[in-house]
Amino acid sequence: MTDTVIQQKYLAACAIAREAGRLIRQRFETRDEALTLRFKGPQDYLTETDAEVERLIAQRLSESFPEDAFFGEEGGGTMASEVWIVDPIDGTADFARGVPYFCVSIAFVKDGRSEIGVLYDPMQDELFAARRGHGATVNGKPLRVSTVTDIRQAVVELGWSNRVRFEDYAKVLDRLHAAGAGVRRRGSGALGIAYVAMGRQDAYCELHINAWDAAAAVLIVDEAGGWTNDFLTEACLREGNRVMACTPALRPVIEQAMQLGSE
Ligand code: LIP
Repeated sequence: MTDTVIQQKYLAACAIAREAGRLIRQRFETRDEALTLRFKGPQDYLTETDAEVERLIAQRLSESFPEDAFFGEEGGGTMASEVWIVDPIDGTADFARGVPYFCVSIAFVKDGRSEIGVLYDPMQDELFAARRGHGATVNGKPLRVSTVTDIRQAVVELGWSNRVRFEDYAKVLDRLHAAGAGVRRRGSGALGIAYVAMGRQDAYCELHINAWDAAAAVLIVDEAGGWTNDFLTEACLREGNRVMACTPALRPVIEQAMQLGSE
């Protein structure tokens, strides 16, 4: 694939993310405060906007790149050698409850490796974007992870979902607190990882997250000078994986905290 083609895909992904974000914000601001909440499962919200936004993104990508495969959180798809992996709204729970903390995530993956990662937070109007080997930006400005080296000065976000045993989550949480980290938990893994790339926090980790949640954001941290685990494995594309993203100096303590089966 030529550099020109990758650049065309990158620019299209940025434009489509912004268009999708405008639709998400419009739906968020006109939502019925008394809306009926719907769930795919315990703590797993379902909103009509997720599906509507995913259809828009799929349509735009198909118009521009009909030869590429598509896989979305809501409608699924095919994980071919050249595929767009999309989470239409990462942070669905907060979107559903009227909390303005969510983003759209678009990744282009070639032969199992993210080549393009784009996130857009329409409420903050922040477009995080990266091409492999070309750095990462937010609204066009270069991104770099923080210079924090001491866990006792670090802000670490530990994500959780009921896909994970609470006792495992609690074990990681206990280790992070014991090490002296300032621990947070919000509701969007993609934004939490992007905030590491931006230096707003120093690490994000979660024992299980899906490929569509984190594929784009992990590349953004890589290109912002951070360390990430080997997240997007072949198994991850099928069933998700654990994710770690942090400043390089914090890697040992984050890896140790996330070890399961070791006391
Ligand atoms: C969310 C992830 C988050 C995880 C939540 C949920 P969604 O994605 O970003 O890290 O803890 O359970 O999976 O469902 O809002 O797209």
